[in-house]
Amino acid sequence: MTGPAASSDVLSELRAAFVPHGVFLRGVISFAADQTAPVLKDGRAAGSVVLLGNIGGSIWPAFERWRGAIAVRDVQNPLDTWSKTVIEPVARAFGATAYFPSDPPWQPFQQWARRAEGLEASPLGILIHPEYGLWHGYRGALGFERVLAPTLLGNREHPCNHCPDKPCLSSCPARAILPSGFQIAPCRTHLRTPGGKAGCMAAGCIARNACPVGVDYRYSPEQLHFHMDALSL
Ligand code: B12
Ligand code: SF4
Ligand code: SF4
Repeated sequence: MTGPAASSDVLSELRAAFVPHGVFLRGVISFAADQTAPVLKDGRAAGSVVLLGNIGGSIWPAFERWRGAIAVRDVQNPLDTWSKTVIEPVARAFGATAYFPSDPPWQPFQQWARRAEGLEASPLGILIHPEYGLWHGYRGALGFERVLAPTLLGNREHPCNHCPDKPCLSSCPARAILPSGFQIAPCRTHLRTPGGKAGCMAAGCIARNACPVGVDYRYSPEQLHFHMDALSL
């Protein structure tokens, strides 16, 4: 197994491979022998995982170009399909195993992100980033047998601890965001009503939009609409 010394070369090359797609390397986790690691395609346990994702609307131009170019408007789950078309060739080129957040059995993407980026969950269930707020997500991960140097950032400030008004809790018209967590049933019921169609479905989740953190990274109206369609299914 190669040690962490050569990690930076691999990570620079990976970073460069994803630039055209607006996909960012979000962090690296390494697994000790006694920690649960995902299984590589050859059946061995991964030594490390590189998390990949979007920051704000970073992936949207590349995704829209792909959708427009090959007339895939009817593909089911187009963003997940796009993620695979972008990430799988890179995984093959680097001898890595690709994992996708949408593929069962679900890999613990949020646990990985907590370890790699030091993030914590917001009341919406989404991890909140001190800079990007609620406007980021994970498009995949690459598992390597080798141990790449982890990007441990230590404990970050959790923005929700410094948000006295917590507008995400009070702004949801369906009261679906509770201190105990997000309730999908009242949310989906509301999204089917005329008020839901004119409000959240048209302009994005009101509670997510109410968060004061990372407003510069907020998704475009098109991207918001796309994610709301997926949530309301
Ligand atoms: C199932 C699922 C949901 C279910 C939640 C059911 C549930 N109670 O777990 C539903 C459909 C409600 C949901 C909704 C959304 N989700 Co979701 N979801 C997932 C998925 C596919 C699996 C979660 C899981 O069980 N993982 C397996 C366990 C072992 O992994 P884990 O890391 O330990 O899981 C943690 C989560 O389950 C979390 N959790 C528990 N309850 C809930 C509830 C919600 C709403 C969320 C988001 C997380 C969450 O706590 C676990 C412990 O840390 C993940 C992808 C993934 N592979 O993790 C995305 C994921 C968690 N979702 C994500 C997102 C963005 C959303 C939506 C915003 C999408 C949208 N279209 O609007 C909404 C959030 C609703 C809102 N209020 O805005 C992102 C979160 C990114 C981030 N910044 O943290 C993920 C990581 C997918 C991605 N591609 O990035 N989601
Ligand atoms: S509004 Fe406040 S409590 Fe809610 S997610 Fe944003 S920072 Fe956290
Ligand atoms: S989409 Fe609308 S109903 Fe659902 S949680 Fe967000 S604000 Fe509440």
